[in-house]
Amino acid sequence: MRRLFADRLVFATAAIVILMSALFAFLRARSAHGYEGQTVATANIEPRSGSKLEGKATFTAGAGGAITLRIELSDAPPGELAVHIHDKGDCSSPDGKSAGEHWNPTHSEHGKWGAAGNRHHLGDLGNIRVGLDGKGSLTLDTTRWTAGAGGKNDVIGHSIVVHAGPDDFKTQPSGNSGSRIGCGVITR
Ligand SMILES: [Cu+2]
Ligand SMILES: [Zn+2]
Repeated sequence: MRRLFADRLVFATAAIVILMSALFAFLRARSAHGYEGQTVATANIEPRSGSKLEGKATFTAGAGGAITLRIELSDAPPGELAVHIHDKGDCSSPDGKSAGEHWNPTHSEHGKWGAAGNRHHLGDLGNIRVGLDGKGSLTLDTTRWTAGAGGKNDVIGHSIVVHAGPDDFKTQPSGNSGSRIGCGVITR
């Protein structure tokens, strides 16, 4: 009888330990990446340098720690407009320069997203094509960012900057993209 009780106690303890570790793993994954499909960060893009541009950036948690960034612009000048994540979460200056340089935690050179050997800034998002209706959008999926986990590659606290011209993906350190016509701080 005593033996049976001891066996049951061992079994119950093991079951509790397994359940608790599963719960902790779940909570850790949740805090690092959010639920799949959950918005983990946003930025309201406001006009700068005399533009009328408005926009919204939304970071969504995906499978396996991936993050999807969706940027939508309106009242933007038609054409190809460079968009980057800049280092400082400060859009206070009228010319957007308070946002600092391109966000570059990997100490890379400026370039095109997806370039061989990841030879680009972690904030080099590329160009958005804006139509004659003043609207344009960009969607980008990556496992190279986090949102809220607090690491070097965490997008929170940086800013989204939209430029007046296209990124040539060559000129250092910012792709010769022209003035900053939109800026939004990335927050949770
Ligand atoms: Cu920029
Ligand atoms: Zn860059």
